[in-house]
Amino acid sequence: EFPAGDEGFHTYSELTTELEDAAADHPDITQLSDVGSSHEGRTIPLLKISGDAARDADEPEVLFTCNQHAREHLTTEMCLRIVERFTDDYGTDRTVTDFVDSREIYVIPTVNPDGSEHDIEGGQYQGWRKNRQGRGTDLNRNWGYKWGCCGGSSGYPGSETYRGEAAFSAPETAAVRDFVDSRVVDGEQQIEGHIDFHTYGELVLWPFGHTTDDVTEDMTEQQAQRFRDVGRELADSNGYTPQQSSDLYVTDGDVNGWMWGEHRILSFTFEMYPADGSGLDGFYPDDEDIAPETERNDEAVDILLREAGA
Ligand code: 0X9
Ligand code: CA
Ligand code: CA
Ligand code: ZN
Repeated sequence: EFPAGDEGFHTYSELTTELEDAAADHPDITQLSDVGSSHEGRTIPLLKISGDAARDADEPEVLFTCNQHAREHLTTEMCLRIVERFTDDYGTDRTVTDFVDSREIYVIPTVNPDGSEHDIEGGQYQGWRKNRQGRGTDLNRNWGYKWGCCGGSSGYPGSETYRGEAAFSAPETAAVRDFVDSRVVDGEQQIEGHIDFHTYGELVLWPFGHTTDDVTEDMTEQQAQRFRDVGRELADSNGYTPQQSSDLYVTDGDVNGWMWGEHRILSFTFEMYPADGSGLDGFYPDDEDIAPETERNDEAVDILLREAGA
C-alpha cells in the first residue's frame, strides 16, 4: 500500500476497482479489457471510451499510456483522470461529449503493474523504476525501434536503463506492442495520437530520442515541424517546456520512437510535475497534488484528441 498520507494514490487493486466501476456506470461508452499480463502475471488493463464502445467505428483512435516507470505513480492518476473525465462528464460537458462521440479513446493506466506494486511494498517507497523480470528491464528502453542502437540504454542487467535481452523481451512492452499492432485495420494504423505519461520535469517531448538530428530516417522536415508545432501548443496549454526528447538526453528503444518509427503515430512523452527535485523526492509528490497536476493536462489531452483527427 501507499505510505501514510499518500492514500490518495491508487494501488493496483484500487485501480482495477475504479476501472470496473467506470465501466459498470457507463456501459454504453466503455469497454474494459486488457492487453495481456505482466511478468508476475498481473493483468494490464485497457479501457476503451467511445460512443457505442463495443463497436469498432471508423473514427480516429487515440492512446494514452501511463506508469511505464514503476515509481512514477502520478502518471497512473493522470490516466485515471482521463478515464473519469471522459466518462463522468459525458452528456454534460460539450467538449468531452464531442470527443467521445467522434473518437475512440484507449487508456492503459499501468503498463508496469509489477514494478509499481513493488515500489510501495511494505508501505514504503522503494525508488523502483524498472519491471520485475530478473533484476528489472527499463521498459522505456525495450521497444523495438532502434533498440540499443545509440548509447541511449545499457546492456548491464543492474543498470537503471537496462534495455533487456532483446527488443520486446519484457512481456509488458510486448503486450502493448501487440495491442497497437492489432489496430492496423486494412493495412492502416487506426491510432493517430499517443501520449505516454512520465514524471518528472514538466516537459513535452517528441521523437526521436536516439539521435539529436531532427530530420533523419523516418522523419522528414515536414514531420519534424508538425511535432514541433503540436508539441509547442501542448506545452503552451500546461506550462511545460517543449523539446525534442534527445535534447534532454539520448535514449534508444523508447516508446515514442517505436510508435512513430513503426506506425507513424503522433506520439509524445509528458514529464509531469514537479519541474525539479532532489534525490528521489520528485517522484513522490503529495497526494494533494494529484487533482491540480492531472487537471493541468486536460487541455493538452483535448489538443491531442483534436490533432489525432486532423
Ligand atoms: O528516461 C526516460 O525514459 C524518460 N524520463 S524518466 O525520468 N521518466 O525516466 C524520458 C524519455 C524521453 N526520451 C529521451 N529523453 N530521449
Ligand atoms: Ca497527503
Ligand atoms: Ca476504429
Ligand atoms: Zn519515466
